[in-house]
Amino acid sequence: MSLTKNPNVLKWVDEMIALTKPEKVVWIDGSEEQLNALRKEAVETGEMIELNQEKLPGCLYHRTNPNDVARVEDRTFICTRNKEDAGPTNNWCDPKEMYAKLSKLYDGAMKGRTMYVIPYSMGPIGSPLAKVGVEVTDSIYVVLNMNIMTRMGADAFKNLGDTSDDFVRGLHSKANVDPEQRYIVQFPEDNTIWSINSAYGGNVLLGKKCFALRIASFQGKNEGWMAEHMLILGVKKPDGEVKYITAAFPSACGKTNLAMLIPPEGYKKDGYEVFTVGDDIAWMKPGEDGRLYAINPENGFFGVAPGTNEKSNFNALESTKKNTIFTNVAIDNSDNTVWWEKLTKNPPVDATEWKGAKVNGVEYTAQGNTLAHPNSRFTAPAENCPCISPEFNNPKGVPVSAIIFGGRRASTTPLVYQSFDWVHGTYMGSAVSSETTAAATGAVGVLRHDPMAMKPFIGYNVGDYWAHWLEMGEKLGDKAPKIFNVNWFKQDENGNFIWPGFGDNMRVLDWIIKRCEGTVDAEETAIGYVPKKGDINVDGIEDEVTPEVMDKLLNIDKDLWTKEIAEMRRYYNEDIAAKGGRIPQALYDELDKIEARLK
Ligand code: OXD
Ligand code: MN
Repeated sequence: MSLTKNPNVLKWVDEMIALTKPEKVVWIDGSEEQLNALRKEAVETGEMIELNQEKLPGCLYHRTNPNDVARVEDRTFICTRNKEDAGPTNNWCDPKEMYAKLSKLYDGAMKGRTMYVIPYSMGPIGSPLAKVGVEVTDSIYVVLNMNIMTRMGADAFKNLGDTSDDFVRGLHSKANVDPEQRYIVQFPEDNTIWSINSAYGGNVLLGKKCFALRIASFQGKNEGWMAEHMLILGVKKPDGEVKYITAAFPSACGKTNLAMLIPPEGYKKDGYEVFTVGDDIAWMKPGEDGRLYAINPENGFFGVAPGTNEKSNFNALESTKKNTIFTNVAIDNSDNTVWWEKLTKNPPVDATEWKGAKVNGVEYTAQGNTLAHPNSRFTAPAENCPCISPEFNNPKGVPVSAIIFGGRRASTTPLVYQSFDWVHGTYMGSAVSSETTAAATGAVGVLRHDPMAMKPFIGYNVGDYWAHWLEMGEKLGDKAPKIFNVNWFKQDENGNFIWPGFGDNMRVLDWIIKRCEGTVDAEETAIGYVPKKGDINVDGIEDEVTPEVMDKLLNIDKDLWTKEIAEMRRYYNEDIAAKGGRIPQALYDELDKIEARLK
């Protein structure tokens, strides 16, 4: 039985049924009864494995096809009528051509299968910043994950109403999981997403990257708001006031860790606390008071498991202790629980590695294999997180005081610096880049540009996206958040990290908050405002972060920066402008200004 009278939804679902020809159609109302029946069915068919229900209540395990373990950027498309509107950072195809090509693949793809119709809200139901989506899929795994990652079920339709056409249409079929025919396609002008031949989270949980970033960034441009690849955290100060900060880092730079940071002892004693609002995506819009307000459109965390442990991220680990879905991690057969690299020191002896082979975990890892896939994931409800913000469900969102950009840079970029103003901050965002690590394939230490950490997620022309940032700054005026850049990854001559990171990043947040409040001065340099000597609190870590180390952390090497600016000019000209990116003149002006200041 359908859950809505909305003719726009009914018509579209009928079209999708006619195309994919499922044997059965089930509308997902979000009730525990229905979800339990689906969990039972998935366990019975082997699609999911029930884990130890005493140690991990409500937790399930899933393994994807080994050819289907990550997002596939080379098979991800933005299909706008004009090619220039997709811009140089996206693959493009004419929408008519793409619909025709994919319709052939979807034709009868759900024969003999059940189609699940999932209504969901990105953002708290009833929030003026929230948006509705409907995903049809032939995967129970998708239904159960969407239940954690979004506000899923009949209430989402209540929010849409009986007549509105303002919902994002998501079609997913795992089809044959054929990597040669895998497509993740956004049609921003039609509010439509078509995903086929994958069953991996980032490609199939269509509310996440496809909607909340690619489609939403396009909607935000047209409607006057921003969809960003940012965590949102709140810092409660000893006086009780909470300051909210958002931060954009490329993958593998510790967004989830910063979002769930535990302050050092000294800060805790003084009464500081950190709250998580989101770990991956922020939707931001000016509020009635003219300030920028942020919501986390998601309802859970789709986090990378390897590396997560009690020390690196206690709060994330705690979040995975119940009602969590684990994908492509290893199973510890001694008690039917999960394991991944760095969870504990010693791997389980009696293990099942992520592809499903039973192995001696100690010998297997000693041979250089990993038991869990490096991109294995947990899907955990946000409400499990011990430091979840009391404002998590606030429909108005939280007021943002500071926006942080960052990346992984061995040299050049100091620990922290502040932009002179919003336009300069937008330039800083456009310059976000990260050096590749040994964990990824390809050469180590290669610089990858990832503007605003959004390169794979901007649903339109990157130059227009930067212009939109500039427009938002104009609209916000002196109420705009202050913009900063951080680098937790500076190294010494021997390749050792010189900043302790993790909880100690609180010390940098402290300086950022003081800058926002105007209670600490700064050094004006060619690249921006840098902390003055002694202004980053090192109480308790003086042995590690000596004054000499702090000098290195905050040093601005003119030669390196001259090279950096030359590389940015090359990037703007060759990678963006020459390929159809419409770069605003104001950003070229910033480049000129930094260059002049460096001379
Ligand atoms: C993610 C990503 O999964 O950025 O969040 O790839
Ligand atoms: Mn992400």
